[in-house]
Formats: sequence, C-alpha cells, structure tokens
Amino acid sequence: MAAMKPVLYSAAISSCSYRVRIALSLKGVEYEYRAVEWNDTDYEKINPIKYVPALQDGDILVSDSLAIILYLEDKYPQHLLLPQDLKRKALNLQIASIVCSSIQPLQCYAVIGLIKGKLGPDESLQIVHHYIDKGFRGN
Ligand SMILES: N[C@@H](CCC(=O)N[C@@H](CS)C(=O)NCC(=O)O)C(=O)O
Repeated sequence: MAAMKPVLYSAAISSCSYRVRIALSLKGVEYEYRAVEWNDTDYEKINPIKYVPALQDGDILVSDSLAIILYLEDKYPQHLLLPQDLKRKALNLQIASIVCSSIQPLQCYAVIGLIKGKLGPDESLQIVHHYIDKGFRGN
C-alpha cells in the first residue's frame, strides 16, 4: 500500500508556510496542500494557535515552520538542508532562528494589525523595515 502523503496546511501569502514548501520541494517530498483561510474555525482543531503552517504526517502533527523543517530533515535525509560541519550547521540554525523569532514575529500581520489605525502605512512600513534590516544585519 502506498504511504499517505503528508498534508501541509498553508496560506499563499504566508512566508512561514513558504519556507516549509521550499524545504518539501528541495527534498522532493510529495504532499497534499490544504489552503487555510484566516477565519477558518475548523483549523483551530489542527493548530490551536491558529497560525500556518502545520504538517500532518500520519499520526504526527507538527506546527511551526522551523520545527516542521527540522522534522522533514530527520525524516527525509535526502538533499540535506543543513551542513554536517558543526560550525556551519550552527550558523545555518542561527540564521533560521533569527528569521523565525527575531524578524518575522516583530513585523508580521498579527503585530502590525494591532497598531492598524493608530499609525499610518508609512510608519507601519518603517517598523517592518526596521526589524527586517536589523535581523539581516545580525546575520
Ligand atoms: N513561528 C511560526 C509563526 C507562524 C505565523 O506567524 N504564521 C502567520 C503566517 S506567516 C499566520 O498564520 N498568521 C495568521 C494570524 O496572524 O492570524 C512559524 O514559523 O510557523
């Protein structure tokens, strides 16, 4: 019997989902794509925090892009994403972690949406630029 394809819960404009789709593609893993709408209440049963992405692989459910990518790295050792050299591996994980925890969450819709109406679009854009620039300079 053919193994069931993993299911990726994703959204087209989500950068977090995008990085998982890149990892799946680099590893050549076939998967089922399920588009999640922002107001989809059923999705809460898959991921109580209601963010995309999440990956269902048989009875294993993983959410959060970096956790999913590291799961894929362990499950599908072909086309390794991380270098084996300790120093280079640490640097790669540092960059990934800075993107996931020190750039994206500080300038995402969830945060910029909170100040919507209080700041103009130019000021919001400045905040976005500030954290992206700061994060990338940190690498
Ligand atoms: N740390 C999470 C963040 C997930 C996240 O923020 N996802 C965004 C899309 S990139 C989302 O679902 N936003 C919906 C919302 O803010 O309600 C990850 O890397 O997967």
